Amino acid sequence: MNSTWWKESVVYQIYPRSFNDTNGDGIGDLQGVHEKLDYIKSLGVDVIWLCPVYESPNDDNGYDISDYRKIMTDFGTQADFDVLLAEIHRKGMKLVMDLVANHTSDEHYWFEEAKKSKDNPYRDYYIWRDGKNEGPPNNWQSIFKGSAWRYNEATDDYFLHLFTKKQPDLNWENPNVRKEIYAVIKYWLDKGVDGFRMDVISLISKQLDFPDATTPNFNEVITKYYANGPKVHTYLNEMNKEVLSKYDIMTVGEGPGINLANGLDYVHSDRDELNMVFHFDHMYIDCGEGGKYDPIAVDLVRFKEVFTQWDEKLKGKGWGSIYLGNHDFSRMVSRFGNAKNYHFESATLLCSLLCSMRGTVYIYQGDEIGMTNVAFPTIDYYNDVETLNSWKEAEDNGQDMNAFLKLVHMQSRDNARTPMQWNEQDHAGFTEGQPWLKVNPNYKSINVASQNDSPNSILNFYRRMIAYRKKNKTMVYGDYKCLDEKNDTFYAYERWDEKSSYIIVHNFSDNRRSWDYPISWSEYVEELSNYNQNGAAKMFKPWQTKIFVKSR
Ligand code: TEU
Ligand code: CA
Repeated sequence: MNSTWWKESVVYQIYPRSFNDTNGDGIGDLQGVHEKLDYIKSLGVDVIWLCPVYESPNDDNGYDISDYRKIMTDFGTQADFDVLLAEIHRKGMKLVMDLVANHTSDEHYWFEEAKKSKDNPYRDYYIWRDGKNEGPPNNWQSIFKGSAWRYNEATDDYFLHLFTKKQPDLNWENPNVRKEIYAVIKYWLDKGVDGFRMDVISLISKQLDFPDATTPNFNEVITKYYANGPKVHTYLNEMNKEVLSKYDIMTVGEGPGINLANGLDYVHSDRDELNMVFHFDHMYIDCGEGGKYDPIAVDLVRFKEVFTQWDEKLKGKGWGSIYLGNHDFSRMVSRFGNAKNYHFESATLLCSLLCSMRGTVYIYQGDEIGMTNVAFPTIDYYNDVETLNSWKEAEDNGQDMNAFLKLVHMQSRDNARTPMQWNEQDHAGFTEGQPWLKVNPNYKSINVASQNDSPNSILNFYRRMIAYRKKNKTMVYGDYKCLDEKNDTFYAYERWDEKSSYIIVHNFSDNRRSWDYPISWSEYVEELSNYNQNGAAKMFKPWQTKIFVKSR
């Protein structure tokens, strides 16, 4: 496997709206990121990924772009961006931007033109179809609820929007659209940015006959009808040839419908498309038949299987992305750990897992201090369009709304979007004004300032673990094998290369347990753990993680 900087990188994802506000308007901004660069650098990360910072009416917090070449007024100016980029580079880090090219905002100039008339030059930038039986062209539902089609009076037909009704899908069949997007990519790369995270890239090519979906399971609908369309690889290949291949950058595609059967097609090193993808196989693991608001318990055996099968699939051919949280899912320590009783232990165990797998590691802001889910008292505290639309749908369906509020507490994307907890001051030091989304009330016990000074904090464990990964390249490139696959308490695996062999064991439980798997422990030295005092190698305290090594 060829080594490259992006394979060895640890990426820190920033949701700028919630990171750090410097002008008291309650909204995080680019100056706020700038102010915290030394902090970010102190984690040991190499790359910063900024969620969208472009001009946007914020129907979906920046994922609805109205100008790809302008910085969102709330976040600052182009000059702020240029300074930020220069400073990131000066400090030896890199910057990856979010590219949202499946759809624009309905307030983008292209759409404002397109909707005017059927002969408008921008009409074919979007996807239009005639209605059927006085209704939409087919039964497709938006990923954010309701029909995926919206009626446009001026042209008496419908346009497609797989997300909100203010996010019309672009028509990638149109070569002018593709040219425009490649020009946007080039614009930012020429400014010096170091790559892109490509939003829902799996959705850009559509099945042009728009068949009615015939299955009630929405996940199946996505894979069968929306994702991995017939030309997606043609487009990515073209994008690579036209622009990506001309720069030393990293690219990571994201999207629903990317799975074991098709994932390698996006990232195979022979195919000249993308470097990596984010799949959702472990992130949808708690979704029941009815989706995320019909949750089921996380099955550790299945969780292990997802990581193991993907590693096997990509090994020697492509490269993976290792992540357990982002701005679209609830907090990783609340989902996969025990935030209530073993906050430190489970947050550090998950950190150890992230930093000891093969693939590029992505850390979401706040996870390095173990930020948790929030449980706001009413729906009025919530902001996320996906949460609010789901709430409305549940209401329309006559569901028990007290019970639904509990589901929102578990599953809302706002769990990951509450402001970053910097210190014990008002609003966790995030803003001097009123934050756009309320701070998690636990900020007095979970914040950067207090953890920074404490050697036994989650934050300092992250620093230690990231440094450990950087020092031991086996953690990056070494081979991987899951041990004791069917064990539903322990996640254990081996990582090795010519020089050394590591055994990594995580106790995913609230109990003291022994891991009775045949290992000649006397050959191994214990190198790292999230407890200070350790007994026998095979004995594990609740949520204990241990790393052992032997020379080969
Ligand atoms: O998310 C893609 C996506 O499929 C999400 O809908 C995800 O499945 C969902 O949020 C889980 O609840 C990307 C962005 O990351 C997200 O923030 C945007 O809202 C979305 O695309 C539309 O651009
Ligand atoms: Ca601000």
